[in-house]
Amino acid sequence: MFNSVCVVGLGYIGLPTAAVFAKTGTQVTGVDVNDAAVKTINSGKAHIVEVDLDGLLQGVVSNGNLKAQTTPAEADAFIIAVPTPFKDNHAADLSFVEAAIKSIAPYVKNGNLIVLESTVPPGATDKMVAWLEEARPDLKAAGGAGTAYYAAHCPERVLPGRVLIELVQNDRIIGGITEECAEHAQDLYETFLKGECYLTNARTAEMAKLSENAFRDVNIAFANELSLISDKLDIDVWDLIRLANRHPRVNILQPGPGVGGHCIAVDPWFIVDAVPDTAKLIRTAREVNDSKPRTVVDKVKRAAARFKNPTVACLGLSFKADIDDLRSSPALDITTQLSSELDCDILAVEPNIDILPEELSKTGLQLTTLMDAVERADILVLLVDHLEFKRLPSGKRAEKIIVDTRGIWT
Ligand code: SAJ
Repeated sequence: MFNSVCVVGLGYIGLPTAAVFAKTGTQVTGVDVNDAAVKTINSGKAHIVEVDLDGLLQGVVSNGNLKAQTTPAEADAFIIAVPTPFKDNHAADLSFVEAAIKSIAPYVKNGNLIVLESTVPPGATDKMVAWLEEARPDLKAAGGAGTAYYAAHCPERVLPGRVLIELVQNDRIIGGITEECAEHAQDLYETFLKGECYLTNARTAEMAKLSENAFRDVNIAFANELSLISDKLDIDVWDLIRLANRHPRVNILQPGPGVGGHCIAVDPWFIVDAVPDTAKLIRTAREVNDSKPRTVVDKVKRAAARFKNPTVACLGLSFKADIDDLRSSPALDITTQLSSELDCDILAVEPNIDILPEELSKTGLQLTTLMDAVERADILVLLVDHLEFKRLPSGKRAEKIIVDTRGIWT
């Protein structure tokens, strides 16, 4: 029975998870090192943008079920949802996981459950347990005789923009340090979960999460490679994919300006880092997807060379459609490269933000509306398939040079 949960890391995963637990009546302590985020959350608002999260937060903060703070507190279960970026050599940086487990160590009691939700390489849950036992040698080891603490890995699998729906509906994979640990974690998630729980060991759960994102990365790379091939063979890649997908067992994804976000562009590297000589396809897919922004920049530069003093409009800055998240965005990368490499007016349109990030505003780039950009630009570079752009009447873009990286105007 879990009456209280302490969630460490109140970002895109931790905060919605804390709120969903709190909605079931569980007493939730949310922990984050960012004091400003803690204050915002305690005022009933989210410091991140996610559909319906503000409304949910307001309810659970005002009824006292969720409280945010900068230090952990005792609880029946602890959930760690901190970032795991990669280092220069593509190895996972587990320093946030290490800091999180060390921060909760003084509060853990035998009988408590600790779940690692962060995406991690194989073996990281064992490492987390080792860090805990180093800090608290008095605890009975997970799986040991008598009442021990329990530890498991339960990777998050939710899609930004649909987090509150997918948190509840998606199936979960739970990898226990022991079978009993996995069963305890299942009891915890069944507090709110409508999807199924599938139990396994921690190593398999770690690899399952990485495999899901590597699968998508490889499939997007296939589409991106087709777009590069089609350019060389003078074939319309969108037409090509539409036609190939008429086969009952073919489902090619969509090419784009590259793969962004903090998951698909990162997680496959953890597999490559673990088994560099074997993960050849996964590495190549990463390289193909990472090469895409440069190809787009070169294409725009070739188009710009046909004008004396062109105005270029970059349409979209976020890493995918209809969100405001600019982190690791190929669209942002392309726009930044164009503004440093082209000596001409560059306009940016991003309907989901009000101000440009600092690194772009200091380049002299102007953020403007779609209509203004379309009016003024000679070259339209479509980088994100936002709804607003899809709805642009075709007459408005007639007589413009178009570089459409998403195929929405073909
Ligand atoms: N993209 C393409 N072509 C496509 C599909 C996507 O170029 O056909 C691009 C997008 O524009 C974006 C990137 O790929 O730049 C990633 O977008 P996404 O929608 O594929 O995925 P994310 O990063 O928002 O979320 C993924 C999801 N994983 C899978 O679908 C296997 C989500 O379920 C995970 O929870 C999330 O990663 C995560 O946190 O790991």
